[in-house]
Amino acid sequence: GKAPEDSAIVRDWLKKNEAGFGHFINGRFTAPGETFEVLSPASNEVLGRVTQGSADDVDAAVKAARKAQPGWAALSGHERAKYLYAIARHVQQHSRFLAVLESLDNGKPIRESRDADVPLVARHFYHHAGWAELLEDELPGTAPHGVCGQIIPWNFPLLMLAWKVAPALAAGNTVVLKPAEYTPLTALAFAEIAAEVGLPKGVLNIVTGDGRTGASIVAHEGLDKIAFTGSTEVGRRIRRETAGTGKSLTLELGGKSPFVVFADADLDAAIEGVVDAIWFNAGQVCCAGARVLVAESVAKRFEELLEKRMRQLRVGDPLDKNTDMGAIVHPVQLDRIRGLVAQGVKEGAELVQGDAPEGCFFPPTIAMKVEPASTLATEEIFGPVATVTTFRTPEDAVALANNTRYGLAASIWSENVNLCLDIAAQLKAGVVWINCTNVFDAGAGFGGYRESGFGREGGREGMMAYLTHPKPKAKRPEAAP
Ligand code: TXE
Repeated sequence: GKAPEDSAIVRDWLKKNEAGFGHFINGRFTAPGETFEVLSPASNEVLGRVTQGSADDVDAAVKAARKAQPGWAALSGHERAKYLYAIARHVQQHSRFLAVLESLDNGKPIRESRDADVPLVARHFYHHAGWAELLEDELPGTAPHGVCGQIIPWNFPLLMLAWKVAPALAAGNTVVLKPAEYTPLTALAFAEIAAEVGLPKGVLNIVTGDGRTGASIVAHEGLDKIAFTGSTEVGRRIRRETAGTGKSLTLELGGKSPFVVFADADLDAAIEGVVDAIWFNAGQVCCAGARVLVAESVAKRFEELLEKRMRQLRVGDPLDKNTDMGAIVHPVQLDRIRGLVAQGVKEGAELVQGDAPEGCFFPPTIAMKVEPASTLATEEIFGPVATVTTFRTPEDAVALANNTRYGLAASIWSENVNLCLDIAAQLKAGVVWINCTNVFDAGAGFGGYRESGFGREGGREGMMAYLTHPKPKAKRPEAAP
């Protein structure tokens, strides 16, 4: 099941950049500065070295973006769309390369990077090219913010870049983006694609580094908007630091999403739903359906089926096409998951676990006997750990589902559509899926309530987040009597 010829192109590219990657500023790569290692979590091998961005690097990137912005915004939407279409096509042309690189860097199975991450990246650029074309008609009177600072996480490295870069550029903004320090490589490969399609210099700038580089972006006075996806803790900090600065802000933070299974649900479909909800990307998904709530009358049968299905999951080499679950992104995250699960066991949870290889892997896990106020029921684990809790009535289910400080997503399973719609309206979540889960599309807004953040990505709301709001329409003069 491996893909040796595919990994060969990636290996050649890594070898070519052995001396270390610089930043991508003003249309070209800078010489590497002070660098740090990027590891492949599945094998612990060093993939390359990237530069720790300094405040001066961030400043150079912001200056380039500022200089480029008026010209980029002055292009017609149709002209900007041509670049976005070209990026989408080039992503498709390089899709095998990008998928293998993503799986090496993040540890996710090649099946996911090949069939989900990379196709969605292309889709985001196509979709937003369409928005650029229609902007003047669809959202008249709007204007870009100017220069956007974008900080993204490591769970969907290239896809999170696409979610942020595509609408920003479509709207006429220019960008300074920082990928996560664990997974910066596909962003750098993407910079090469931007150069390949001739994107005007300074429109997209990529600065690598850790949280300190991120903090320099947040603090920079030359930025008009900050868009962040990551931990609730850092999101809170960014909100404090941008308060009163005049910078526009959107935050996409954590979650602890409920997955509600009613007694009349198609149980086999719901079981496959759980696989998607919590074992896709090893549960390192902001909208992961981490809290499975199941009707008491079918709970026993459901738990048996779920355990059986969990034991079939193959955990291991991300580049093996048969792998269902790959590595955890980084040993630090693995320790975090282990710590939370150990705490849960202390509080009385009982675990059922599948197998996982040695190294940076965590087995697929089901936690039972989890009290609603306990660590496992309330904290975002960001790992392959589902809690299972039972409920008696729909009212109980709603109360349990909403018993969280987050509000990103929810999933409801029942053959009774009226019940589903009734429950959906009562759930405090930005996205509610019915008889499905983790379904994403560039045309649909995604984002949370409460501690899951604010602002939407995708669709019309996502475009609006990169535009200043429409000016009220000028009043027509009263018709003469
Ligand atoms: O996130 P951080 P971490 C959650 C998840 C996970 C936990 C910790 O629960 O276990 O967060 O992950 C940059 N100013 N999510 O520590 O630190 C950082 O360099 C500006 C959920 O990796 O928030 C990276 O680019 N930027 C989440 C990005 O923030 C700063 C996805 C995210 O890293 C910064 C990731 C600072 N002071 C983690 N400090 C989701 N919503 O999907 C760090 N960064």
